[in-house]
Amino acid sequence: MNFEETPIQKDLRELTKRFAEKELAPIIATDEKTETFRPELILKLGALGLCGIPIPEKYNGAGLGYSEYAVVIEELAAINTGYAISLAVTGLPQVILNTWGNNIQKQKYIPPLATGKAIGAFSLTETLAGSDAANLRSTAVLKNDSYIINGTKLFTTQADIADTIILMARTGRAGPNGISAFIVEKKTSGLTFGKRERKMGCHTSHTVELVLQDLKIPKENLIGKEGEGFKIAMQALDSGRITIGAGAIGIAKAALKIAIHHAKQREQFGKKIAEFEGVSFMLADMATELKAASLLIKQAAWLKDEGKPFTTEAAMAKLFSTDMAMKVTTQAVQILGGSGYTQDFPLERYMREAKVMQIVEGTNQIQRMIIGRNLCA
Ligand code: COS
Repeated sequence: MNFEETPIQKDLRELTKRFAEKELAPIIATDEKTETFRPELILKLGALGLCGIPIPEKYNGAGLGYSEYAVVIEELAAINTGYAISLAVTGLPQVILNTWGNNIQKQKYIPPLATGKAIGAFSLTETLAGSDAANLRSTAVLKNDSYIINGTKLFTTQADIADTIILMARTGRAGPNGISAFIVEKKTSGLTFGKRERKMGCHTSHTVELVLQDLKIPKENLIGKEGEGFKIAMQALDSGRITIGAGAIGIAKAALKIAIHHAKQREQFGKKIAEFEGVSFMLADMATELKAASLLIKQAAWLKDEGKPFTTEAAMAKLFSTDMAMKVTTQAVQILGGSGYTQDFPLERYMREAKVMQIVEGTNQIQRMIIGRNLCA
């Protein structure tokens, strides 16, 4: 493994950074307040070739890997986590279909997602199936040539604006092996949206409830075989955890930059506050943990790109980076003191955005459970 970024990774970082600074930075403060998401920005990301990074070129992807995908997500999150999550979630159906889909499904659904012409969503969670995802209760029953799906899904990112949702429902017995994965298209009859969540942060990203009432989809929309849905979801989450960890790196880097700038400018007791050990040691710890987290993300992405097992490393990377981002953003607010707590600086927003990263794609308690189980398997 090379610790230096490849020329492609450097170019992608620069391209995404420029996009985020030009297109996102000027609108984020307002859009976070008005809870506005702009799908046209996903289209623009698609035009730049950034929506299908780990997808083969034959499906209009970039034919690259998670090492590159992580760089893109990181740079988006440095400006706004909502769009970083949106891109990561639009990636999930692509990655699932690329691995598990048949040729017809791949050709029909992946190219629009990979080019940003379509938005994707991934729907697993239910009231009784959060961390215990295998306990989901939505049912899918095969009648003639269609599956009829009933149930309620919670906390699904951007399902209300998505064109292609991958949704898990039960086709068989209780437990993980009775779950199947389906492709649900926008405006399918029987699909409505319930509550749109009012959240602590990440307001540009929609989080909605899905109400499935005799939702009817053709049987061709089953992904893989009946009963494979849980494994499909778990594999997708393994990959998704790399992107969430990468987003946390972006948030923490942005917060640390503001804290360093402030510590070098702000004078108290006749000297720059960076000259106080209390502050410089805080900055040193923040930078060290950020570096460690970046290396964990790099390693997990590299393992995935090499086709090696990476479940444990992705869980470690997600756990460590998101806990690190929570700590770094909290410390950055502390270094700016009263100013850090105001909305004049984006630090309080970064702190709220870091919090959700400890929860999404499996809480950090679940990551510890996965790591612990795999250590003792
Ligand atoms: N990749 C492939 N297969 C996997 C897998 C993975 N990462 N993790 C589990 N599986 C398989 C297991 O091998 C097992 O298969 P067999 O029945 O053939 O042996 C099956 O799935 C069941 O696995 P397990 O017994 O570990 O399931 P559990 O119900 O105990 O739960 C956890 C596993 C806790 C890891 C899972 O429920 C989880 O990740 N929960 C968090 C859900 C989450 O992240 N939600 C986020 C919301 S979606 S945005």
